[in-house]
Amino acid sequence: QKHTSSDSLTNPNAATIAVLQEMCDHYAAMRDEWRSTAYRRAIASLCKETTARVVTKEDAQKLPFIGERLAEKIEEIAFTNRLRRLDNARSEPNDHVLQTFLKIYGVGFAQASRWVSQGYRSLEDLLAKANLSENQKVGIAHFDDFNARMPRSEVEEHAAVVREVLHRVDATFQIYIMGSYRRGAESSGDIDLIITRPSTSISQIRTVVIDTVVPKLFKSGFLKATLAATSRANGTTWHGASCLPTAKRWRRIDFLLVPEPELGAAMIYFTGNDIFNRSMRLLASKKGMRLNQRGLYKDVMRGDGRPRSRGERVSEGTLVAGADEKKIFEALGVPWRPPHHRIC
Ligand code: DCP
Ligand code: MG
Ligand code: MN
Repeated sequence: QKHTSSDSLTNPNAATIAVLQEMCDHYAAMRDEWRSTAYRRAIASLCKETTARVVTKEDAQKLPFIGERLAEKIEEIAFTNRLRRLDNARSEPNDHVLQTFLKIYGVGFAQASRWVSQGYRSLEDLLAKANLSENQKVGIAHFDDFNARMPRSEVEEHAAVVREVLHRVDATFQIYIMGSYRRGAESSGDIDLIITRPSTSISQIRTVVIDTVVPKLFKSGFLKATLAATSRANGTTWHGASCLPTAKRWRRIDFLLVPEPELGAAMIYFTGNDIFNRSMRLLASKKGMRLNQRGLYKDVMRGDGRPRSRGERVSEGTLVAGADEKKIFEALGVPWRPPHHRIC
């Protein structure tokens, strides 16, 4: 949610906020989580914490979430109406190349900037000259497909194909459409499906879905590629590409296999959005609990009662709730939020 919408007539810092928002968007596009978050917080602070126009570095630094560096930038904007750092980023000739590479499925900042520094300037360059993994080749060949969004009806059609094959194998399996679709979005970037079966272990679920249903879906021509598959002790994810018989475009499709006792936690996770998830997890940790895609746990403190430090290994804690989304909200002491309202 952008803060630039704050009323430019009543907000004396609207012009400054607009430039900061552009810088924030730039860092978000660069997948620089740390800086984009810092800018987002600074913007929120400038929106809410003052009614005066902030001009000097000293005044800016008095506001929460605004440190020395950001305060200097606010001063620069107030005096010059622009930000050199943003101008530089904009005029960087390879910036748009980097942005393009970052949109290839599975490609992160490290890989994208390595390609730029190796001299590649286009997707054609990469295909012709770079040493690509099979997944990268798929991501580039279907660059436009994977970056296109699809209407709700198409998400439903993909889910129906999976459901039909799954139910032919075993009609007691359950399948739920998650992600942006469940949040009510008009369009989705991919198809996110949770698959579970009552009173069934994750390894049994995995056997049916990964060893039987997925191969059947490949054989029928619906599934086109496996892009990532991970199996941990309790959860299994499968990422790939699918295509409807009547369509040309390949779509990204994700399966999350979960055992019934973890269904609620998995649903919260897979409904998102990612920022809502982060705020729920933060809330849990503030209450001495831990929320992940398997459940809500308490007693995650160390034996001596001190909170655990970063990366310190502690026991899993005691499961408070996992199977039921509503019980997890209850145990966290927050009012139920329907999926449509889970955007931060
Ligand atoms: N998720 C998360 N953190 C991530 C990735 C995903 O918490 N790094 C969760 C929240 C997402 C959900 O998984 O909402 C599904 O991930 P998607 O990437 O498919 O995102 P959405 O479905 O929300 O949006 P889109 O329509 O772009 O697919
Ligand atoms: Mg999605
Ligand atoms: Mn997804």
